[in-house]
Amino acid sequence: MSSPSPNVVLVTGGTGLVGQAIKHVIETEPEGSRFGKQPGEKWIFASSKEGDLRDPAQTRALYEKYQPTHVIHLAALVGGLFKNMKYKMTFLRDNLLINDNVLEAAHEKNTQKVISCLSTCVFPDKVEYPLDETKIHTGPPHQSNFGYAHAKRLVDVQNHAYKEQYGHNFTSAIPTNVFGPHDNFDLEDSHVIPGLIHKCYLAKKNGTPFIVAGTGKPLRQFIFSYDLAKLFIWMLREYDDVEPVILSVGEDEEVSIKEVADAIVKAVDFKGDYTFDTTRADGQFRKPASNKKLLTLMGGFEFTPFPEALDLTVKWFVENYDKARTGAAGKA
Ligand code: NAP
Ligand code: GFB
Repeated sequence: MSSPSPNVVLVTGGTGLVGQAIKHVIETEPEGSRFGKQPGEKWIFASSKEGDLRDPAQTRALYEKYQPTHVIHLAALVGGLFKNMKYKMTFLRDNLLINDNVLEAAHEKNTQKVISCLSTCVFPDKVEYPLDETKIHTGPPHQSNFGYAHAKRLVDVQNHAYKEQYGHNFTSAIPTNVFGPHDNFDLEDSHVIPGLIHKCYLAKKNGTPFIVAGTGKPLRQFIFSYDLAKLFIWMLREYDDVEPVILSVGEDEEVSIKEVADAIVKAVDFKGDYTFDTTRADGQFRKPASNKKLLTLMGGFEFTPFPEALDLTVKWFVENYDKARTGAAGKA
């Protein structure tokens, strides 16, 4: 009996924060190891320049070009709280189109496996905590990002429909807030950690005040992109169920935005004062997610300590400032 031909793994959104983290892990972990590349395996990290996945024809062309056996589907319109609040329709429509095209092309090509990427903001805002995988559809998401949240929730519905009608092995991961090298550091559209790293860096460089948006009270869990990358590779190799899996640090790792700002001040070595602009939105107060299912299935996982992961991210940002995504304002 001939051995199955090596996998061809297509990572959509391969040039982003999470995509580049998977590339880093696959290229640095020993070949054949649990999180390493398998002998003969081919990995493709696609950008939007190779095909706009909002367009069905360009999506089919990408599958035709690479003939993937497996897909890690990361491509999406992504942004922090303030961008989500401004562009709810664009977040809904762009992500609906991207997800529908990627899953339908996988159906047409009978791709062996697709892992899509949701986010803990898909969960209902008013629900008993902690959040777990059974609570996705049990109430409306927070109003600050309902466009993105509903588009992402629908992927879970699509996966179940493709499984029931065609038997496809399409599943999804639900990461919590992610940070790391190659993130989007745009001052306005980014998530909190890259946004504050950039603001603190400029405050230190220009001797200007470091201003944190909101009250600093909201609580979040943050996963380092390199850890998340390993968890995606584990799902690719060892998880074959349509039900989603939360990929997150533990509930006890929840930190306040003020604690995050304090840690960034330390990591950037900023000596000045910083203030809170309470005229800006806090968004959802908290979204504590349980990682019990993940740790039970994986038999445990060692997460990178937050201060160490933050230092690595700040170091990457400072060393790559000129080529990092800093947005127009960042380069002024
Ligand atoms: P990111 O850094 O903004 O990268 C987005 C990726 O998607 C890029 O490679 C981009 O390509 C690609 N892309 C965007 N629009 C596209 C289109 N129309 N056609 C083809 N490709 C397109 O995002 P990320 O933070 O890595 O997010 C990856 C996944 O994780 C997303 O599904 C996101 O929803 C999810 N997630 C992120 C977080 C977080 O905190 N960042 C938390 C939970 C879940 P270009 O480089 O060519 O633009
Ligand atoms: O990371 P963030 O934009 O996303 O904001 P969410 C987290 C918290 O940080 C909010 C505060 O309470 C903000 O008020 N914050 C303080 C800042 N300073 C800043 C700053 O300079 N920039 C930003 N962005 N926030 C997103 C969802 O919600 O989570 C997305 O809108 C996605 O759809 C993402 O799911 C993972 O955690 O509030």
